[in-house]
Amino acid sequence: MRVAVEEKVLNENQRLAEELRQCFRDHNVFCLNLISSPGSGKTALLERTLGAMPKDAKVAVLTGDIQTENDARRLAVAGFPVKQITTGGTCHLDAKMITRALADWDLGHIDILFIENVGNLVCPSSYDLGEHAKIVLLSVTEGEDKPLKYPGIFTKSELCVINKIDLLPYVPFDIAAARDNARKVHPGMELLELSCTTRQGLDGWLAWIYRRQQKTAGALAGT
Ligand SMILES: Nc1nc2c(ncn2[C@@H]2O[C@H](COP(=O)(O)OP(=O)(O)O)[C@@H](O)[C@H]2O)c(=O)[nH]1
Ligand SMILES: [Mg+2]
Repeated sequence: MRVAVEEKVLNENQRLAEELRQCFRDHNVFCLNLISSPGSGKTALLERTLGAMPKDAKVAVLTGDIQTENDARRLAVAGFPVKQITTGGTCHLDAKMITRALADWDLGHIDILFIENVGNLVCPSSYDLGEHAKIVLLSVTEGEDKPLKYPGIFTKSELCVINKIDLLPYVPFDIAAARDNARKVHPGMELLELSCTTRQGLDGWLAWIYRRQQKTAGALAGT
């Protein structure tokens, strides 16, 4: 019975996610879904990302949390459209929440849409949000074995960002083992290492975004 209900929920989510994907295609919106444990640095990475964008960039953020508008407040400082989605207990964002949150935004004014998912390495992996790519963050305080323990999200993510590398001298985190573990679970996954605090590696992240956006645009032009 429980399995049947879960299946129905996921099927309905998939339907709405396909609608979102079509909508993003129609409006040339490039959408990234950021997923990690609480505290890995999703909001920090988005703060740095928005801070590095030209003031006239058409970029927007939907940020999900169980409670509080804290992240939206942090991100709004950069001056781009930001909306908080508070789930009231649900451990992931779903396509319906995204559809609702976008209802009063003009997608014609958005080129890049970042979605910060609720902090959780399990539930968000099952919910397609119509995004072009999922990105998983892993910070060096979490242990290099996380890809092996939570393979679902690492398998589904195109990119793994290892954050907080400024802390490497202080924590027993074996970054080579983390890379190996990530590649064991998902051999084709790209890996980036960075620090939101020192900004080391941020250029590589920004380049990745633009490259991936171009790839999407190119694929569309070819269809
Ligand atoms: N040392 C260090 N701290 C970081 C870094 N990135 C984020 N943090 C800190 O980690 C904490 C959690 O970051 P936050 O962006 O709220 O994580 P989120 O829950 O994934 O959105 C905050 O205190 C950040 O300042 C980093 O690269 N280095
Ligand atoms: Mg956050």
